[in-house]
Amino acid sequence: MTQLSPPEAWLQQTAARRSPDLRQERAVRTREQILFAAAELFAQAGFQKTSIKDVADRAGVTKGAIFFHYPTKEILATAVVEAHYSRWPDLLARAQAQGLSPLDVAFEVLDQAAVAFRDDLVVRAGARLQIERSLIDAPLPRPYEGWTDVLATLLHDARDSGELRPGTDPDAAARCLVASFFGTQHISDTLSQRADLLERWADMRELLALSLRP
Ligand code: LUB
Repeated sequence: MTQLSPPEAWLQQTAARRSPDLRQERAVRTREQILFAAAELFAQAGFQKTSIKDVADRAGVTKGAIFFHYPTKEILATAVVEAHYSRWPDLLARAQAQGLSPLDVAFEVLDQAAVAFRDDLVVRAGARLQIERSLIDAPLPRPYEGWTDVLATLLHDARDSGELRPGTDPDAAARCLVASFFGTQHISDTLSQRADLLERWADMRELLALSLRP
């Protein structure tokens, strides 16, 4: 990063103060910085044990800056959970772009979700906040239903293309996939902070594939 001479730095600050784009840009950056710091703390300590001061210290901003972007801790938690779910459409699009069959897309997108549940702090924080949802006085997104709908659509296509064991109900199978993934990631989180999630999911996936394929 080039060291600006004081006049240049000053000019840039003035320009920043003047130009709405730069101000907007900085606001967006600060908002993301706060959301990421909150995700880190919510994933580690949970909602109740995380204070706005903790988030401000972790993000290197003032409490005022947080309240400017997220007026309450509940609104901040809701933003983290929404960011958790915002990860999935890209994942699905990437899986569908590989030219796989519908059933293989279903397994591929869950395989990539397992990696995100292990490695992505925002995904981990969103999962923890959903577990703690009864302690959070905010209208958090309803869990599980989004995944169930996406997987049910894929499994209906899989049935229509003869990929499913005859007599398999795609909607029921989608609910089982979601329950299996949820349980696998939750147990892995509780017992190993998801360090062994990919191995555990591979075991579950194999069993599910055997029961779903003809
Ligand atoms: C998924 C969790 C953890 C469902 O969809 C969700 O809400 C989920 C967080 O609440 O697992 C399984 C794909």
